[in-house]
Order: sequence, then C-alpha cells, then structure tokens
Amino acid sequence: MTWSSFQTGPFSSSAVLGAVVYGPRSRNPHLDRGFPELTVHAVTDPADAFTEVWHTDRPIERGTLDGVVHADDGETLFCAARIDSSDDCAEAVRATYLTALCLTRRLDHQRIFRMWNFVENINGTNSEGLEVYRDFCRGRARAFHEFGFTDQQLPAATGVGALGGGIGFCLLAGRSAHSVTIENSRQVPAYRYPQRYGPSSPSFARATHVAAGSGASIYVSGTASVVGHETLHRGQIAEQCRETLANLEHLLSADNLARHGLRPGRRLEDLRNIKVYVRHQRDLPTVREICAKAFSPAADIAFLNVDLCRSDLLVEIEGIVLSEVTGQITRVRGRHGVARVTSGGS
Ligand code: 3EB
Repeated sequence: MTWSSFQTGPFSSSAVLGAVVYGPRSRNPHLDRGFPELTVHAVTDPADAFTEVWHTDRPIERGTLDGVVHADDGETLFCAARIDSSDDCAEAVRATYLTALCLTRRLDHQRIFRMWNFVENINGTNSEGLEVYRDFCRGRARAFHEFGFTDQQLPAATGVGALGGGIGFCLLAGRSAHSVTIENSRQVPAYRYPQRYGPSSPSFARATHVAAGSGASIYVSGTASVVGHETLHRGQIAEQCRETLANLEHLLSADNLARHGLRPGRRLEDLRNIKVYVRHQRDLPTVREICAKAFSPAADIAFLNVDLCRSDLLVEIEGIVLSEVTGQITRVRGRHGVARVTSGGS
C-alpha cells in the first residue's frame, strides 16, 4: 500500500485503495469513482485543490456501512466518514467512530495506525460553551473506550480545522502488519493531557511504526509547538514552526525511537507526504521558507490554511517516513479531477 497525489489524466481505479480530496467544498464520502473518496473543504481557491491517493497492487474489496465507505486489500483497510455540522458533536462522533471501529473489527483490521480528522468550526463553542474540538475529543474518547482500546492501541492522528462540511475523518488500519505506538519524550502523551485542555484528553499517539516487508514506515501525527503539555511561543510563528521541527526531529531521533525498541533513528529529511497546516494565511511565506530548509526537496510539502485545535497554535506538521522497501511514492499536486495515479521508485 503506497500513497501519492494525482494529476488530471487517464486513470485506473483498480489500483486505488482510497483518496482524500482537499477541495473548495465538502462532499459526503462516496464510491462514485469506484474507490472510497473523502472530500474535505480545506481550500478557498479551487486552483489550490489537490488529492492524495492511497494505492495498492493487491485486489481490493470495497463497500459502505451506514455511510462509512471502505476499501480493503487484505492487508490495509481505508475507511472514510463524515458527520454533519451540529451544535453538539460528541454523540455523533462517538456513534460514527464506533461504526468505523466495528468495521475494522468485522473486516479483521484491528490495528488502526493512522487517522485524520477535519473539524469545521474547531475553535467555536457548542451549546454548553465547550470548544468544538473538546466536544469532538469527548466523543472520540468514548468510542475508543467503549470499543476496548488501550492507550497503546491509539492511532497516530491529525485533528485540524476544516472550512465547512462538519467533521470528516478517515483511517488506515492493518491486518497482519506489526506496529508499534510511539510517543515523544519532549511531550506529555496527548491521552494524558491535564483536564484544563478539556474534559477528555485527545486520543492519539505521536506516531506509529508499521512493518512493511523487510522495512517499516513511520506515520507521524500532526505535531505542533507543544512541549510537555504547554503551547510554547504564543503569537510567534517562526518560533512555533522551529519548535514543531524540534519536536519532529526528537520524535524520530535514535534516542526517542530506542525507548520503543525501534531503530535506526530517522531525520527530518526522511519525512515524505508532508502536510503543513497554518492558521493564518499571512504566516504562509514564513512557514514555507522554514520548511523548505528543514525538509528534503523530495518531500513534496502541501500547505493548508485552516484552524488548529488549540486557539494558540499557529502551525502543525505531519508526515510519513516511508519504508525503504515499499516507498515508491510521488505526489503530484493538481486539480482534483479524474486522475492518473503516479508512482515512482521500485
Ligand atoms: C497537540 O500536540 C496538537 O486531536 O487528533 C495533533 C495531532 C493535535 C492530532 C488530534 C491533535 C490531534 O496536541 C494537536
């Protein structure tokens, strides 16, 4: 299972496990193109839209369960769902998460190693005055708890704003692949954040290490300027960006990975499929410049101007260290039309 983005052109749907469109409006998840597709309202200008495609050489089975679309290649499961906007989302998040979690169990893919959550009005408040993100965290935590997940089973995740469309989420889960949950010793585990950040701590791991053939990939969660559990450098974009890079660098370091029995250490230059979420449009040039220096020119970085889960966070960065074995990946950003899946490497 590999990942790419696509460009307009001829297209073979047989290879596509799932796709995420970052577009100018949201859409219910669907199988209209023959594969599950999540459309997130994440850009204002249609020219900025792009699509990420997960693809595979293995035969795929696809379906829908209560609005949750999914595709399974026997090794990896992709699922996507959307929850309508509402004043109070916790119960709907709980229910829809449980549908997705039950699907992973039914299809025997219980190791969920990566999730993405795109939450409209993430810093707004619900009918009780609770921040929407905190309400979301409540529903998510209940679902994982009811499903019987321990903290060690939590996926790597991203939880950021969306420009519309309620809450869209997608996940990747594995059947047989050996995987390890990674924390960052510079940061308190998110699932142990104190109460002052909300009634339920965020349910995610800092990263997951997933065996792939004789190699492994590391799926790195959305990472921000959080040290311990505190936001550092309020109002200072360059400093938040550098602190975020320091968090990523430490997460991947030999020292941090060795705490989880993993080696070798990795470097920022090893990250691919990078997405950078920036709260303020005006900060984009600064963030672009810092990221261009920190990451490999081969990384193909996508920038999205969306809100972030804490009102004092200005930037959040995610990426993947691809397995040396299965890292045949290229991402070509382009219009989110019909597409040609591009793949480089082996
Ligand atoms: C943080 O370190 C930043 O709620 O799924 C990063 C990644 C963050 C995932 C989530 C939140 C989430 O707490 C915020």
